Amino acid sequence: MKLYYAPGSCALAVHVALVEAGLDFDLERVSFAGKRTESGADYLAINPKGKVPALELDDGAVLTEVAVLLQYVADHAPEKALAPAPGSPARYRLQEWLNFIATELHALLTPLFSRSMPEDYRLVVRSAVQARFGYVAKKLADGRPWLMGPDFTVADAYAVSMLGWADTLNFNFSDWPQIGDYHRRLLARPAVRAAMEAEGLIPG
Ligand SMILES: N[C@@H](CCC(=O)N[C@@H](CS)C(=O)NCC(=O)O)C(=O)O
Repeated sequence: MKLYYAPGSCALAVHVALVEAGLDFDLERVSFAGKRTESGADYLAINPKGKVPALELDDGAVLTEVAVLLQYVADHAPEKALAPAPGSPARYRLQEWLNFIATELHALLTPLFSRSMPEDYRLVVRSAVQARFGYVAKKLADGRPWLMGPDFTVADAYAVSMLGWADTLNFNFSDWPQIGDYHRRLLARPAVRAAMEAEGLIPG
């Protein structure tokens, strides 16, 4: 498998999941500006959406969308229990988290990186993001270590990217210490550190 990524992007979630899963994979960096990969390939020919992540499978097929790639990775290392079994009630709970993160956090946080966002709209979006993290805080308030409960899943891998972005964008979660504790727990995981080191986000 090969993961197309850009450092610090949402592809980090899939990178973390691949390391957690212990699967063999290669990494290929993508430049957003020229839509070229580090080996000079035309990225739009690989993923016509022009976005990372994309996962090239061993048969050459290319799969996209973070929430889908995370489940693909988890299902290819069932012994690591990064996702409940397909079709089980708990799997739908995981999908509930993945969809929430994709549509309520990822999609709202992304435009905040744009300098051209009008300031009054930025405030509206920031307040919506804050409220969404309030929901996460409420779930973590019962003392669970991970989003799904006692077990780390690929939803937590997705949260690594989103909490990293929230830090970069100076969100303040001091009213919810459980969010900071959760983020520190995530950053202490060897797989998270390994993926972040490989992307040059933290020193090796
Ligand atoms: N819906 C896509 C969104 C992916 C996405 O937003 N990727 C961003 C990086 S986090 C990207 O590739 N941006 C480059 C661009 O828009 O040119 C997914 O969930 O995978």
